[in-house]
Amino acid sequence: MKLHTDQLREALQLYLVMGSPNCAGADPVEVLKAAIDGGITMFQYREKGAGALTGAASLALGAQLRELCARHAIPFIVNDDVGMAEALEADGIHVGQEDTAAEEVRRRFPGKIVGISAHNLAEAQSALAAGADYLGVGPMYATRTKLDAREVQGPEGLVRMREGGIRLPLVGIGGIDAAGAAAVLRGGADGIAVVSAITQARSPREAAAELREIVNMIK
Ligand code: TZP
Ligand code: MG
Repeated sequence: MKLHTDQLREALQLYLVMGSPNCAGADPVEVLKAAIDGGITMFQYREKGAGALTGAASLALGAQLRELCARHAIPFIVNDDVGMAEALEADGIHVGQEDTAAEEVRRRFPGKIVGISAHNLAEAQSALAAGADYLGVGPMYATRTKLDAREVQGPEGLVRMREGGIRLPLVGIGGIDAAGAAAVLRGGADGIAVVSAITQARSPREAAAELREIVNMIK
């Protein structure tokens, strides 16, 4: 499913990003089910970090998560892995600055959602020129999930992009929890992307529901 810009803005409202290493031993399928119950609006399969599955095992988990998203009409995005996005017939792909070039991803997937990580206005402008559908902007706050994360830029990073004329759908990422979510949305993000605030919560369903309530209050 390729969404129109306004649909994409809505889908980005509560974006769960996750792979098995983020689930602290819990079954990622169960975590995703709970998060969907709680009200997430988009999902990214990001199988990365210590203990990450590879090869057929990673693909098999991706297929289960993909299926679950399809059943609930949640857009399913694959992080980085162009081949997996193809194999799973993902709705989209998200790439960082160090991954496959945005132009190439755009060319290869004319019909899919293409998300690009951008850390400043210059990166945002070149992602826009490359044909990105949305940008991931971060880290908003300190994060323990991504060890090679860039310097924290805070919601001000979003403000700078909006002031610089970026109208593309934007999602903030990095260290966002219920306490920090509102500032990200008020900074100009269409939504929040979270990993640990949901996957590491005692109840991923309740955590997602609480975040969704904050989003609904502001949007
Ligand atoms: N990109 C920038 S920060 C980050 C990614 C994937 C990790 C966000 O994880 P958390 O647990 O929400 O801080
Ligand atoms: Mg990447």
